[in-house]
Amino acid sequence: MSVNGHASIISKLGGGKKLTIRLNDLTDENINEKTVYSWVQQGIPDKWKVAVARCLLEDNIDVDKYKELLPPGMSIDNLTAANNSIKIFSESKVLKASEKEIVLNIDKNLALNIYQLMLKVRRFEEKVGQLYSMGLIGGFCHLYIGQEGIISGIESLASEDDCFITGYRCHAHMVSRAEPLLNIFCELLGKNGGSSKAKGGSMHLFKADKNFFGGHGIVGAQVPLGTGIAFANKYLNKKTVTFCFFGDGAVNQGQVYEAFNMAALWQLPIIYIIENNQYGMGTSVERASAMTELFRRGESFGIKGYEIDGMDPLSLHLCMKKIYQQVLNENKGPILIEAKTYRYRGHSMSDPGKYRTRQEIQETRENRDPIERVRTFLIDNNFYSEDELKSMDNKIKEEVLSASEEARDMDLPKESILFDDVYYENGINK
Ligand SMILES: Cc1ncc(C[n+]2csc(CCOP(=O)(O)OP(=O)(O)O)c2C)c(N)n1
Ligand SMILES: [Mg+2]
Repeated sequence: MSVNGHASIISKLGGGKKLTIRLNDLTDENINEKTVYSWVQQGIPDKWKVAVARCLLEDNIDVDKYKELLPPGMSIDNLTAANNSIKIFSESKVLKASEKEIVLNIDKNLALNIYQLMLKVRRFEEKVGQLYSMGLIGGFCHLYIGQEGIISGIESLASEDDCFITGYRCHAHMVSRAEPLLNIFCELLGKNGGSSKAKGGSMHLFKADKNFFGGHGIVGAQVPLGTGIAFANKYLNKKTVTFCFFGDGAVNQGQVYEAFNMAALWQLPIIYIIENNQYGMGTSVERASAMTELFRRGESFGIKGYEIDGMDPLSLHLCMKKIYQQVLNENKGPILIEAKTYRYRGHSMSDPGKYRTRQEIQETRENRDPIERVRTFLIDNNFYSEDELKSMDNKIKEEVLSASEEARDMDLPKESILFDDVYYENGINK
């Protein structure tokens, strides 16, 4: 904005004298008339722009026209929030789509997509479990079996431009972002052809070309990182939503709340998803969390939260779709989702599992399995027969098997690759 533009703002606000009084009221700093008058010639300095924008807003003068006064990432809505001081919500609630809504809104193709993605993730993870037990995968390895309904219900509504980020339980997110299974197996087995040249491994899968930003081993670290991605997208005026996944254990990390504050302050286009599988690393939510309604954890920042059943993928899809559209089109971010789910396997492959009973796992598998739930939907609505679904499953198993065998046949990388991609200079990896 030109200096003339600034001069006209000052005159719209009643001239230098009036503006000086108002700025002194608004802030703790002392400012004199002479300084404010000097802005007519020199322009409003950065440090005073937000205060001036607030004066415009208070006078109902078209701030939209003067949005350049605001620093990157700050919108006029932020000013309103600052003015009215953000209200604490008690609007968080449990969301669920009814059977009727599901039948009316989920067609055969959509249900099939969700079903097939869940199956692909499960069969992939089962194979990974086998390879790990055979000693072919090094390091830690966390399987997503049982939780497939969440990523599948969300991937089926997201666009390629939307961004995903999660913790170390990340194989499913990589599969859902359509990375070829062969590349993921190679990455896990440390072979040539791995998605990250076999340097990331199980906990650090990454696919930047499909906006999947990892795979992170530090519990909770993906929350500020995801918040930063959402900030960048807003700053660059990209119309996308960031989905940031983390666990019920991660929700007690301090950095989560620092990130929530910033996301709420700047109204970032982000959906935080707590994948509440009821356990951290050997401890249940009840034993680790003072307040277990995790979907309400954003309330003190004005972040609305919703609890959704992650074991009911079709209901989750419909509920999330509404929220997604609000965040994408109506600037309603951030939003917090607690997706209730369950993991059937140990925390990692080396977990004795003493903190829960076999019976609990068995009962969940039998009564709440997300894949079985959608299978029943497909059959009950006469979309597919049991045989057709069985042969689909067999096809996926074959696809997984052949990718895993091919990966096992791949060579190990040369040791010298350890020194590649260490520095990044002028667009070239060195
Ligand atoms: C900062 C930090 N603290 C501790 C750990 C060790 N750790 C790894 S996973 C985990 C439990 C996290 O549980 P949750 O967030 O519920 O995720 P889940 O594994 O259930 O998906 C812990 C404590 C870590 N990796 N990083
Ligand atoms: Mg957990």
